Amino acid sequence: MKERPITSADKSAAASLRPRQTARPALTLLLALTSLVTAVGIASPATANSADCPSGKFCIWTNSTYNGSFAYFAKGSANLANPIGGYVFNNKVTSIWNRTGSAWCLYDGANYKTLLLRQSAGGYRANLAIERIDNKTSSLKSC
Ligand SMILES: [Ca+2]
Repeated sequence: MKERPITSADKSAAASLRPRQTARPALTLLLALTSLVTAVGIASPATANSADCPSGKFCIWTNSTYNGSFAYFAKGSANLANPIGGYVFNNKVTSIWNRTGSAWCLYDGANYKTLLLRQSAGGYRANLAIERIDNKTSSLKSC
């Protein structure tokens, strides 16, 4: 997993989200195969970025500016303590991108308890530390 400090270049990353939608073919294939065995979401153990977030899905990353371990959801998860693709995202979510057509909510507790943030359709957050909710999400869904 790649770690790097936040730079001024990172701060412009959100603005360039839409032009960077072309996914790497190998990772896309891995994600497609993984989706066959899990209904809630999928994850890649490799470093991912915003280009990997598919249209129509809600995406989460463990690092700021859409880096780190990655998963996306069609329906959400009642408990991120359950591993996704072998990785546990509970209390590790740092950046998000809502590519669905409706608002999604992040919750501090499992089973959608204690609302942290409501993210409007199409919206994204490069660093949840700005909202003081970094590494807190334990469940998420359309809301
Ligand atoms: Ca939590």
